[in-house]
Amino acid sequence: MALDPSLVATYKRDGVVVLHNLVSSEALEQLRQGVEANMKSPGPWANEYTPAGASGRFFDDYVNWQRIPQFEQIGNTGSVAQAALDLMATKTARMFHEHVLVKEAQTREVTPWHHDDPYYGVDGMDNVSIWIPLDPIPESVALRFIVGSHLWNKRFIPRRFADQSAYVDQAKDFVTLPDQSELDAFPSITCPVNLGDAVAFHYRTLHAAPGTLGTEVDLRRAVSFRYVGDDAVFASRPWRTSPPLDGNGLSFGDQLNDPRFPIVATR
Ligand SMILES: O=C(O)CCC(=O)C(=O)O
Repeated sequence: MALDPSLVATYKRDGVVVLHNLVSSEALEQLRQGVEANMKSPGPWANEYTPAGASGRFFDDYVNWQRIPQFEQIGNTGSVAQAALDLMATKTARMFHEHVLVKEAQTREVTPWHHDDPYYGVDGMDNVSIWIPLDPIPESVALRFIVGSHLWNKRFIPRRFADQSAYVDQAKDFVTLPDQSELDAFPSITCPVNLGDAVAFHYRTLHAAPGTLGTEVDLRRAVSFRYVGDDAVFASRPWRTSPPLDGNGLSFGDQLNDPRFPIVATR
């Protein structure tokens, strides 16, 4: 079923929109099984951001859908892929990758303010991440977004999740992220959501998320499915991209015609 046009309009204007009741409880259970399998058997690019001996755990991993069938099932078919197509308003939606982010109880590490485009080896404005929480998300641990920042025509130098340090001091076509007090001055929204809801956001929308330290939350698991649309091309960055995908026959500027990026919905 097509998304309500008002949601598509909100996404276009704000670069973020909450999609209520997008995912069935069966699909959430499949994703939980997928996350469990992923954490038991992390891929080569998995990260543990919480220092040894500290409370909690912040784990992430990505690009495992080809070996974890639950991720392929939910990300590449059905309501999630269709929502991506509708939000991008393109002819095609391709899977770019899936990203698992887990914060256990009393995790101090936050997700720092960033937007995703500068991390990725892909250029284009037709894109969306659909972040699906596998646990209820109260305000205390919810994603925050700077509304409309996807339209600033700026790309910010990435920061490392482990210590929030910038990848580099300067880079052509990229600027330094404003400091916290400047960011606080922009209009922002916080997105608490229920099970079954998802948060969709553009690769250029600035976002952040708290840790779980000092909150009532014991576990905050999420899978972010990342899609690209018609204008997406393989691209380089002045640093190692994440995920660090090699060309595998693609040159910079090529469309992502490659089995790693299957078309998952068409209009
Ligand atoms: O889950 C989080 O803490 C952050 C999610 C995020 O940054 C993303 O999905 O791009």
